[in-house]
Amino acid sequence: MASKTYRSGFAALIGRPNVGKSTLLNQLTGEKIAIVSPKPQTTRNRILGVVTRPEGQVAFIDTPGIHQAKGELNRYMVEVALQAAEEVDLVLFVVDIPGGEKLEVGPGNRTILERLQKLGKPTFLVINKIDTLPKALILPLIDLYRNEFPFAEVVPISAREGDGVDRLFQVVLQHLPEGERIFDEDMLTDQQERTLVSEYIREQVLRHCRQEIPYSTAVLVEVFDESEREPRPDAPPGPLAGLIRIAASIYVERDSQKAIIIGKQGQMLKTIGTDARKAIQRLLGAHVYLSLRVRVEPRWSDRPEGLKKLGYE
Ligand code: GDP
Ligand code: K
Ligand code: MG
Repeated sequence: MASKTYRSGFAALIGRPNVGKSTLLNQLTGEKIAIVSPKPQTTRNRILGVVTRPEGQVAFIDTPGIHQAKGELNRYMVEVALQAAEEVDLVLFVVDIPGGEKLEVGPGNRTILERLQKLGKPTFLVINKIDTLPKALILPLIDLYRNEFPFAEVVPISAREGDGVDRLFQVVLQHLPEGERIFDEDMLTDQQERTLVSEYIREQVLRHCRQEIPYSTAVLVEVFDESEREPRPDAPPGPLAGLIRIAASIYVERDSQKAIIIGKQGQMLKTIGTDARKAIQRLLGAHVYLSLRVRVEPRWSDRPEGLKKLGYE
């Protein structure tokens, strides 16, 4: 009996900030490998998420949102996204329709589509957040986009609820070449545990702090001590085994931002630390001792050396 066709390849998630690219990556992989927040600049690097099924394997690449790039960090992020789009077999152009806005493509999306035109790759239109979109608006929205770009497929989804996400995977697969697995079947992501830990901490900063903070925050894990990760023979059974000691610094650009993150009597930093520790314990399956400090690195996001120092290169 002839075996069924196995397909594999790379697909990039490209779009404006906050349309739900990282939520979609997490929903596709079933794991939280990309942090999510209602703020732009949440995703700053490319993040690989591999989905392996009996019928094929897709390596998805989540990317920073593309928008008008001012400042060194923004330029870096847009570069990361466009480069990912160049390297893949297929582009998933993700859009949403934020409440209250007119039904239109908009200048931001149009700029991205112009860049994608030049690449000339098979490109899907993925309309996200259909859980918030009145059904009657979906078809007119599709028409608007189809007038702008020759999309290979149009797939409406809700990344948060999971609606349409399996179907999206299947349609992606149909457009990929026949071929063997690219990664081992148990490969999930290329993110190191250390990187995920720093991202989980940054997520709590974005969650708890005011609007000005996201743009100026970076997190560096300085100590990741696994010497007690193996549970002791007498340890009680439970979901968490062993202990990992982590020390990390939260970097901001100004003393005033440092004061916000620390909060009155250190309350804000304590909340950030408690919530980050819970998430990190679930991720690592171990008890975590987390020590956080806040440091000021003036204008790091505007200086190439600053970006390099904080891991964006
Ligand atoms: P990204 O910047 O494109 O990676 O977007 P995120 O994944 O960080 O999501 C931005 C915001 O949109 C977050 O508050 C998400 O919870 C929210 N979001 C993402 N997907 C959906 C969805 O399908 N429905 C709704 N209602 N919200 C979503
Ligand atoms: K976001
Ligand atoms: Mg993102």
